[in-house]
Amino acid sequence: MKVERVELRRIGLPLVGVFRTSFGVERDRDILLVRVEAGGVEGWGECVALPRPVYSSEYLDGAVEVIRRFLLPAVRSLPQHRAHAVEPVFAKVKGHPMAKAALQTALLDAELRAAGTSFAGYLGGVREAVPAGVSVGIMDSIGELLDAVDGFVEQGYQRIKLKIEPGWDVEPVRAVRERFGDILLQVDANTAYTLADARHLARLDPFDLLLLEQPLPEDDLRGHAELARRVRTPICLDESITSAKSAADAIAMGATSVVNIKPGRVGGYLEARRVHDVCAAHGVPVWCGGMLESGIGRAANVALAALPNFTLPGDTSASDRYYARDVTEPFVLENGQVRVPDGPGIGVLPDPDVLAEVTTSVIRL
Ligand code: OSB
Ligand code: MG
Repeated sequence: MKVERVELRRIGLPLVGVFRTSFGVERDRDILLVRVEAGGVEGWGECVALPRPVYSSEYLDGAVEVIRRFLLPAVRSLPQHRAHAVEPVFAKVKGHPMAKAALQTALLDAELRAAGTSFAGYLGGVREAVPAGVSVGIMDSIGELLDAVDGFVEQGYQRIKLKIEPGWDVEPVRAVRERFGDILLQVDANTAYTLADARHLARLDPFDLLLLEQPLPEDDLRGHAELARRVRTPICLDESITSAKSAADAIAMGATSVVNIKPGRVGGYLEARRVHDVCAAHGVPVWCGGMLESGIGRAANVALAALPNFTLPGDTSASDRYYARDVTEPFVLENGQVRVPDGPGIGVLPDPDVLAEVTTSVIRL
């Protein structure tokens, strides 16, 4: 299979509500979709880099530049444009996992569409639907937070994740626990704390949280290992896990006892499966993280979440949690679950009319 054409398409999608984290506020999403044409089929991938380098060092304009100048020429230098074959040439380009993941996913989608195989089937999925959790942003008041959580619990979400930061942690957690009782509840700090906050973070211990996600900076594995000895809540790493190797290191050091897998963060779905496997081998449960994806990225994430060691609900929410109108058929919540697409490739395509309406620019390569 050879890539004939590549399209880098930027789309603008307004979020149904603002999403605030310790690193900033998202309102209108600026998303890069990669479309390839190869061997008479198309393939799609979504780049999860944010417009600004505030979650990780990647950012959207940088991803476009890396794809067009370095990654696509590397693909074109190969005799076969297969998803697994790009890994050694992508490895020569340092960093930029989200750009790599987007292009590799488009290639893999084309390859699997041509073969008539679904993403879930190819990756080794064992579930037809996956339990859905929801990530709830930082709010202006506890009342506003309780109303938001109430809405999600009513809709059937199986687990609630609260974004926290210094000044918005123990009290919102206490309020949600008191109001909603025995729900599955966890928190995500997106690196907002330091080890000096260990005693403060231990104040979350009484609330029986499933996990405390990425309290410390990305490169501080030793700090997370030390924090894990000082708090009862299990530590889960997100930003720190950039590969299967880093997952193995973090587990060996005692820095993490649960892992959030985001395919973009680790360079694609093949590496994401390796992270899954390494965690499974160590008895470490995983769940699928999210980056506010459109239906394109969501379809592939939901397929990944069908693998056996995804034993915790992921940030794989329904489309309407994010967008009034998604670019694909919307993913919907059915009994707190999202169905895994079973068509070839990622199993969904963007609606051409919606796509045309939301497109802000197209680069053809
Ligand atoms: O840390 O999990 C995170 C969104 C953007 C960047 C980082 C994160 C998030 C989320 C939202 O928590 C998850 C979702 O897509 O629902
Ligand atoms: Mg996170």
